Amino acid sequence: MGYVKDLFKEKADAQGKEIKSIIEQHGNKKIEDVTLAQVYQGMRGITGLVTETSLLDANEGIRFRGFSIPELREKLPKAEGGSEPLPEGLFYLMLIGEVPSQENVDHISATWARRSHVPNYVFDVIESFPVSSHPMTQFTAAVLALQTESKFAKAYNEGISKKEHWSYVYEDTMTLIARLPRVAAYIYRRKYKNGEHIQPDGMLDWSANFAHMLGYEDESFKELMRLYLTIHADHEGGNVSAHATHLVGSALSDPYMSFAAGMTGLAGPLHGLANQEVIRWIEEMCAELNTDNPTKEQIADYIHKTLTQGKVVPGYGHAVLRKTDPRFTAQMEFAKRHCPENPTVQTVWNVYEVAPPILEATGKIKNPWPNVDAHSGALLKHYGLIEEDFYTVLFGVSRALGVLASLCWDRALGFPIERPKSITTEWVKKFLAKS
Ligand code: NMX
Ligand code: MLT
Repeated sequence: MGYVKDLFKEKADAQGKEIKSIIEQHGNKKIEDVTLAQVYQGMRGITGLVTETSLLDANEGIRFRGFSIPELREKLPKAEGGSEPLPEGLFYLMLIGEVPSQENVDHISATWARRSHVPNYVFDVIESFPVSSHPMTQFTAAVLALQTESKFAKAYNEGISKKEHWSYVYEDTMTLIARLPRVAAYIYRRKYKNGEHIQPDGMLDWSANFAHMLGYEDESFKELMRLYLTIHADHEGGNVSAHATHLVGSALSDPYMSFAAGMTGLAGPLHGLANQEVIRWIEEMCAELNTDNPTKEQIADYIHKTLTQGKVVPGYGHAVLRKTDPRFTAQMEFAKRHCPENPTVQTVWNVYEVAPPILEATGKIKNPWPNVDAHSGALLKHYGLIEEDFYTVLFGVSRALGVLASLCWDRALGFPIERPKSITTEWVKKFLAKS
């Protein structure tokens, strides 16, 4: 057993004891009331889950095990000569709860490189889809194809004890994360580069190897990938992809099945597909105005037009955040350093100046500020990755780190099947008549 796995078990056992005593001593304590509006409106604001890997503050944004994004960029180990964090380090932080050393990160990188071989039948499954299929459809199907390798499903079939679940979920997690970049790159090269595939380079870190297999060798693109795959990894437990993975995992579906469920959620335009929608929205605006650098007045008119058509302005708003997403800010800082003259990047910045007051003036949009998806596409486009319907796959590869680290915690802590109570409007009417 690797030392990271041993350490994880040690941490999880200690946390499990603490949780047991919290439940024994304070299990009946109420933390909040639930209103009928919340029950009808997407359970917004109801605290109903424990997710150990990260916590979201409405104003400050995400913290991973207590560390903000600027802190992560400073503290996590970097690639040689690089200045962005290695996502391997974030995974270690989320799993173990401690900032990793360079040695810890190298160990994770080497483990993932060793496990990255993708069986040929997975490529056959991808090849069986029409090339026109959306990359998220191919990606989710490939994850399900990989499921035949699940150690958890096999061990469960053979009748392991509940106490051993975490160990097999951990193994599946490490193998699945190791293989995702190859699967994603295969889909990309198949769909957009005439099926001219690029073999992995086992000497590179997880992100640089992914960039290499996609066909991008520029060092600053590799840095972008390290930043991108770090900041998209986790956003506490209630977002659609994290919650779906956790929910499906709670039925003891294996990590492949659970992650595939998360990915079908990420593929929704109100969630991860918004990164694709942002670039489409900008390109449609530019095409309509016949310019690649629309003025602020033109952007304002286009936002009004979008709202009048009853559509959302993609990349803006959030169910929890009430300020600019620090993931947007991190990407903006990267763009200021690497590509401040790029017209799409400049348009993203102009939208940032123009959109918030217009959205706020509607009086109904609770958060008029940009989220993570408002910036990512412009950066990718700058480096030549122009195929926007692939963007959500990149988000998905990153999201695996958070939701699968959480799934390891779910099983190590022995969390039960998730099954909230639902009601009918008939029930509500009777309840109201009595009260
Ligand atoms: N443009 C237009 N209308 C919006 C927007 C927006 N960007 N954001 C919220 N609204 C509307 C929303 O549709 C709702 O309208 P109605 O009452 O007619 O149903 C009203 O404002 C109130 O919604 P909120 O309570 O502010 O937002 P909610 O928590 O329901 O939804 C999002 C959050 C993120 C789904 C929503 O802001 C949105 O649709 N944004 C655009 C899509 C997007 O960028 N999603 C990516 C989120 C981040 N991610 O990666 O997952
Ligand atoms: C996410 O990263 O999951 C999104 O910002 C959506 C969310 O947190 O609800």
